[in-house]
Amino acid sequence: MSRRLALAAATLALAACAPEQSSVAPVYLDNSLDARANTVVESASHAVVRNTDNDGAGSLRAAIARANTSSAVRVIQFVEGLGTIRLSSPIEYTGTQPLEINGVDAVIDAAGVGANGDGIRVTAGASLTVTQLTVQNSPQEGIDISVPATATGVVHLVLDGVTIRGNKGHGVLLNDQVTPDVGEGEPDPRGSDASVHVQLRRTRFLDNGYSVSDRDGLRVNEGGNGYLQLVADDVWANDNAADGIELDERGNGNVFVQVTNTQILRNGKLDPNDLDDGFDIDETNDGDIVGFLRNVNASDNYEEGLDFNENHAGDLRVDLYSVVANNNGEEGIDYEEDDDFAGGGELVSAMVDITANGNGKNGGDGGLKIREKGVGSLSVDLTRVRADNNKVTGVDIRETEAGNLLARLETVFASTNAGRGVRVRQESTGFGQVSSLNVFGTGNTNPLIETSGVN
Ligand SMILES: [Ca+2]
Ligand SMILES: [Ca+2]
Ligand SMILES: [Ca+2]
Ligand SMILES: [Ca+2]
Repeated sequence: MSRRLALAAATLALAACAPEQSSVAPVYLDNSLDARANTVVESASHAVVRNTDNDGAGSLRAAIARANTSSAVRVIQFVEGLGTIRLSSPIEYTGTQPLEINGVDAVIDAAGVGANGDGIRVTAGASLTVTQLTVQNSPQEGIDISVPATATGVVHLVLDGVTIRGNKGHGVLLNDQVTPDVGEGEPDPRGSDASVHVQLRRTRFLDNGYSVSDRDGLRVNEGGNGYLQLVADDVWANDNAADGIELDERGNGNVFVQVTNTQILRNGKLDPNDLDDGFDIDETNDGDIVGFLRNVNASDNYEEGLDFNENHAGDLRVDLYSVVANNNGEEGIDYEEDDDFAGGGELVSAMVDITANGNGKNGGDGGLKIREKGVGSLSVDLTRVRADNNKVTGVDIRETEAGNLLARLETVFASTNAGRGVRVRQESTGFGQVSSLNVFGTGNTNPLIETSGVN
């Protein structure tokens, strides 16, 4: 028996014992396990989940009920080695105090909660931390957090060591918008005054959203005043029905992103009339999109790999380091400033060590597309970029309407693309300057380099 199994077995034995029998604990218990055992004592601040029952004493439902009725309860602590809790009706956390759920590798299976139920539902916009837990097979969202219209401050969602799998709605939905689902046209900017801050570590969003169109692995909706922040490290968002990750920020406020060591693969295939992306950011009304991605793979998604849209007033300023975006249906990487709704602002980005190969079988403008529209300028610095075998142009950089274009392309490879290798266009009245155009490639259908309006 491995040490891990031995520890799990020891803890199972502990969990099976009544508290007064704990003095006969096996002699091989070490201090760390003693310390862990101490944390599973029910207290004013800790509610303990001791079994996999749907309800009753020691159940998850009973623990949440305690948190709902006592704001002193801040932690839902599972005992080790529980296995799978099969819910037969929804569970709602209605409290307002921040709550931490430590699952210790347990599984919540919500297949049986009924058609309108979620895995975990948070109705009063409380901040939530979930560690070492799987939430799967919900008919709706895996985790669904609603931010009330009166909320202020920051609503935090922290997921660490969490797997969100096979839920029919969004894997995780954090919603601070009055009308999150709207069709074409300018979106409703209303929401609470609160900001939303999502922090992910070692977390997986897999196979979610296979019901109606537009259900994502992770969806974060922010409206009204406040910002939207995503800090993610070691995340997988793979095989979800719509976007792997979608951030939708409306009203006043920025989007901040910091995504590292993350894979976003094969998302967006459910709706043939509206295929979806790996990682989609939509920012409207006042505010910027700011941040960086490092060591991210956004490949094999059915529409775009990265689809970042900044609309109305505000800038798009997201840098990329070591990003791969291959074999996506449209663009591998698509930056658009003021594409849908003009309002001014700049597009500024440094992109280093980028690969965008084999994209565009369903259309689009480039393996790597960078487009600034409306009033505002474009400044982009590309270093060590490869864009080969795209069904469209390899690298497409375009500035339109009022504004200047500044570009530097240092060591860019672009071969055997169905369009041009690299295209740089300044189509407005501003100046256009390419400070370096160090581009290599062969076998493109159209010229390797095509520029207009720049010198
Ligand atoms: Ca808000
Ligand atoms: Ca905004
Ligand atoms: Ca803008
Ligand atoms: Ca412009």
